Amino acid sequence: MTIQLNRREVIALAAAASAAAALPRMSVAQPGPYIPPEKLPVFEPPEDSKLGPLGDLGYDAEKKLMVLPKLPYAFGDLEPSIDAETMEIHHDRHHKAYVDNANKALEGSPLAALRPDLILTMLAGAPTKIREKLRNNVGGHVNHSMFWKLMAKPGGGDKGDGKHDAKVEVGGGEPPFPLMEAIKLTFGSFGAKDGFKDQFAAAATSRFGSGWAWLVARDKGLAICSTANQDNPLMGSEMAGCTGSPILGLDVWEHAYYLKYRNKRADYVTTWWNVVNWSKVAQLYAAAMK
Ligand code: MN3
Repeated sequence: MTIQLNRREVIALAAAASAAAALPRMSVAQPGPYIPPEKLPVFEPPEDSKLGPLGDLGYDAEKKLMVLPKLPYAFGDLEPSIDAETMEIHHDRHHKAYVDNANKALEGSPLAALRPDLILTMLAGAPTKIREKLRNNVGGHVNHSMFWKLMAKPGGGDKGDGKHDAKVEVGGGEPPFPLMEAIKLTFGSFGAKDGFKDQFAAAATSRFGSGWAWLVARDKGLAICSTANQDNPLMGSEMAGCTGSPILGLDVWEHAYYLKYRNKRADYVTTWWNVVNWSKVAQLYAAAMK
C-alpha cells in the first residue's frame, strides 16, 4: 500500500523526526521527554522557492526521487568557455553522484515528498541524522540543475533586436531590461571597471576552496555573495552565510574548470560570461520580485 501524505503532514513528520533527533542522547533505559505534537517546531517551506522559471530541477514527483536532468545543449556547445570533456564529467559523474547520494539520504524520509529546492528552504528543520547529507547532496543537485539552465551556447545574447530566434536560448551579451537597470543601480555598472562583473568575479575568485558565487534577489534588491561547498542561498544565512533568491550561480569547484584552466580560476570566470543565459536570469529575477 502506498501512503500518500499531503504537504502539511510531510512538514509535521519532518519536524517530529527533527525534534526527536535533536533530543539529548541518554542511557538506553531512559526514555526521552515527551514533546506534545503542538509543541513541535514547525518548519514551513514556502509554496515556491522562486525557481519556477527554471522548470523541472530534476525531480520525479510520482516516484519521489531526484533525477539527473538532461543538459539543455550538447557537451561541446559551451566551448570555448567550458570544454566538452569537463561538461561530460561534471554532468555525468559529479552531478550524478549528488543525485544518487541525495536519493540514498532521502530513502524512507518524508522529505522525499518535497521538491529538491523546497528541501533546501527547510534544511534547518531536517532530521540531524541526514541534514549534512542533504545539505551536500540535495544542495549539489539543485546547484548543478540551476547552473546548467543558466548557461547557453554563446551567441551574443538576445538583445531583442530581432536577430535571434527568441526560442533559441543564447549565452553571453547583456541582461535585458529591467534586470540591467537593477544591476546598474546596485553595482554602479554592468561591465565597467569595479562594476557588477568585477564584483561577481571577486566573489568567485576569493571563495577559498570549493563553492559557488551567487547573484541573489532579496528585499526587492540585488546582492552578490558566495557559499562554501554545495550550500545554496535558499538554505538561509545561518547555514549558508548568504540568503535570498538565487538568480545566477557560478560553480567554482576545481572540477568545474581544472581540465582547461588548471589553477587559473579567474580566467574561467572571465570567459564564463560568454555563456551566461541572461534571459533565464531575468526570468528568475522577475519571479523573485513578485
Ligand atoms: Mn560542480
